[in-house]
Parts: sequence; structure tokens; C-alpha cells
Amino acid sequence: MTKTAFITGISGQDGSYLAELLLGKGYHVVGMVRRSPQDVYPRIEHLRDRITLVQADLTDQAGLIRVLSASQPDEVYNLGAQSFVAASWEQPVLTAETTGVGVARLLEAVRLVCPHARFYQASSSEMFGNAATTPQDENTPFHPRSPYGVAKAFGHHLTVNYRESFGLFACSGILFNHESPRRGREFVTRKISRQVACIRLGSEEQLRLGNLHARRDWGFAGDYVEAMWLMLQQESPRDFVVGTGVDHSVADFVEVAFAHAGLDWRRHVLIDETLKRPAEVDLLRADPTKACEELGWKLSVEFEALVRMMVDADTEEVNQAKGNA
Ligand code: NAP
Ligand code: F7E
Repeated sequence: MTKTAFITGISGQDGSYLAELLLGKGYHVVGMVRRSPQDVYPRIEHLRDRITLVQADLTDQAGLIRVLSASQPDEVYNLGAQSFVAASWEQPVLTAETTGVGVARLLEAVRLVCPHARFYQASSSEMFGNAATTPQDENTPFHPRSPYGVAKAFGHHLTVNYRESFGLFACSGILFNHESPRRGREFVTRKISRQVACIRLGSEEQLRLGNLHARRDWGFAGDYVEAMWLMLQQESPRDFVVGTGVDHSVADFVEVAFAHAGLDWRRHVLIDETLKRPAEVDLLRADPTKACEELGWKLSVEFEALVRMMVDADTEEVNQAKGNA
């Protein structure tokens, strides 16, 4: 029988890759989007005739109950969130409402409407924040450093709590940074790849960045949605850390990206103090042993290949835009 998967945040980076993965496995995919006057969702336009889109918002309880009742899913993936860490200091209450309390609304809707559905919560390495130990695994204590990290910690604990309280098949995936050519342009990797493409093609000269010393564990988003799906195929619900196990600095990303375009980054990068965060997370590195051993999860793209993939995709996109102008 065809299974139905329900995805919040389908218009985002991960939502688009997850929808492709699930369509390939024969699922009926229902994606939840916020109402948009343009009715255009660029990352999933190529899938529009194969998926069902429904309109609702993580801040609206009744809407979540309505769309889950109508779709009666077998699996629910909660990827919707205000996901930009820097914005969470400017909009802490919105971030709490969407990224934190939104999880409570969705879990309540699942409990009331489709309690047998399997539930995936998109938790984040930002919950570790100022972590006492490196690398971080499923037992590392949380010390979030941003309103976003705090909201994600609430969502994580509530997911575990609904599993323990109501017996829901609810899993929390603690995912480290994952990137792709579909990454939002405000995140540092895409900001770099996009600007390198513009500099390479002569339409820009400078790239303004904040803290170049921060270190992250960066992987390819296409690999990480596979881990989400695998978590919901297990016999029992559990939580998993997903990452590459290798960290790099923002400066490393800059260097590889500019070198790939045949440019010297020192001639183009400026430090802008206003881009530094009120509280930084200096270092995150995953210990993905449990995901590798128990889910059989594997990486397919290494760091340098990821950087090159993003620079090449942006070069093509910027080139095309110039041609169309
Ligand atoms: P993304 O590209 O920013 O996508 C976020 C999605 O959430 C978008 O589809 C957005 O819709 C939707 N959304 C925002 N506010 C909403 C609301 N009030 N109601 C319903 N939907 C709403 O994020 P991503 O990189 O794909 O990440 C997916 C999830 O994983 C997020 O929860 C993120 O916090 C988490 N995560 C990401 C990473 C990473 O490195 N990418 C790592 C760990 C965890 P619009 O298109 O309408 O804005
Ligand atoms: O920042 C530094 C910045 O915004 C990475 C989200 O997907 O991953 C992501 O959160 C680092 C930080 O990602 C700029 O200070 C320097 O140290 O790309 P980012 P993030 O904050 O790690 C986690 C796992 C999530 O869950 C989140 O949803 O880069 N940095 N200069 C900069 N960052 C940005 N954005 N822009 C700069 O100019």
C-alpha cells in the first residue's frame, strides 16, 4: 500500500531533498506551506505535479489539526522552523513560537488526529552550543547559545517527552550543519559560494563576513535527509546525532571556495564587526557512530567536494541570470 508522508517546511532546503527522496521510494508526499500570494516555491517547483501542497502554519493549532486530519499520514517530518540563528536574536519570540512551541502544536495535532503516525523532529547541533566536550554525541549535555538553540532544545525535549508519555513513535534527529546549492543565501556557506561566483564573473568585488574562526561540521543536505527517513524505518523510536565527524573553520570554507574559482581570498574578504553574533558557538563536531552503526547511514560528499559543488552551481546560476538580463 502507498504510504503517505507529511512534511512541514517542504519549501526549504531539506524539505525539497526529502520530498525527492520519498517520491523515489513511492510515497505520496503531502507538503505543508505557508500561504504565499505568488504561489511559487522555487525549491520544489520541479516536483509540483507529483506532490500535494496544503496550507497551514506552525503558529496555528487549528490549521495543523485540519491538514493532518485531511491527509492521515503514516510519517510526519517536522522540518518547518525559523532556522536562521542570527535572526533569532532579532526575533526571539517569533523563533520560540515557530521553532519551539510549533513542535508542541504539531505533536498535539499528531496525538489527537493520527497517533500511529511516525514523527521526525528536526533538532539541531545548535542545542549543544557551548559544549563542554568535543565531539558531541547523543549523551552530550545541551548549552544553547542563541534563542534558536533554546527553542530547538524545547522541541527536542518535548519530542522525547511525547514518546515517553503517550507512546508516540517520535524521533529527534540532532543534525549538524548541512548545505547544498539549495541552501538559503543568508547562511555562511551559500553567502560565500554566491559571492565567489559574482566576483568570478565580475559583478562584485568584496565579501563581508563576521567571525572567520568559528568551526562547524559541514555535510551535504542530500545525505542528511536519508538519515531522517532511516530513523522512521527502525523497529523502535530513538534519537540520533548526524554529522561528518570532521570540522572546518569558516576561513577554510572561504579558502577552498576562492581557490576553486582561481581567486585569492585575501584580496576580496572584509571583516564586518556587525556580522559577529552576541554569543558565538566556537566549535561543533559530531560523533555520528550511532547513526552509522545502527542506521547504516553513510556520507557521499566530503567537505571540499561540497564547497566545489556550491561554487559551481552558483557560477552557473549567476551566469544564466547575467545572460537573461
Ligand atoms: P530552511 O531552508 O530555512 O527551511 C525552513 C522551512 O520552514 C521553510 O520551508 C519555511 O517556509 C518553513 N517555515 C518557517 N516558518 C514557518 C511557520 N511558521 N510555519 C510553517 N513553516 C514555516 O531550513 P533547512 O535548512 O531546510 O532546515 C530544515 C529544518 O532542520 C529546520 O527546522 C532547521 O531548523 C533544522 N536544521 C537544519 C540544519 C541545517 O544545517 N540545514 C541543521 C540542523 C537542524 P517558507 O519557505 O515559507 O519560509
Ligand atoms: O553560521 C559564522 C557564524 O549562519 C555558521 C542553521 O542551519 O546550522 C545553521 O546554523 C558560522 C557561525 O549557520 C558570517 O558566526 C561568519 O559561527 O551558516 P550559519 P549556523 O549558525 O551554524 C545549525 C546546525 C542549524 O540548526 C541552523 O538552522 O559562520 N559567520 N560570518 C557567518 N554566518 C553568517 N550567516 N553570515 C556571515 O556573514
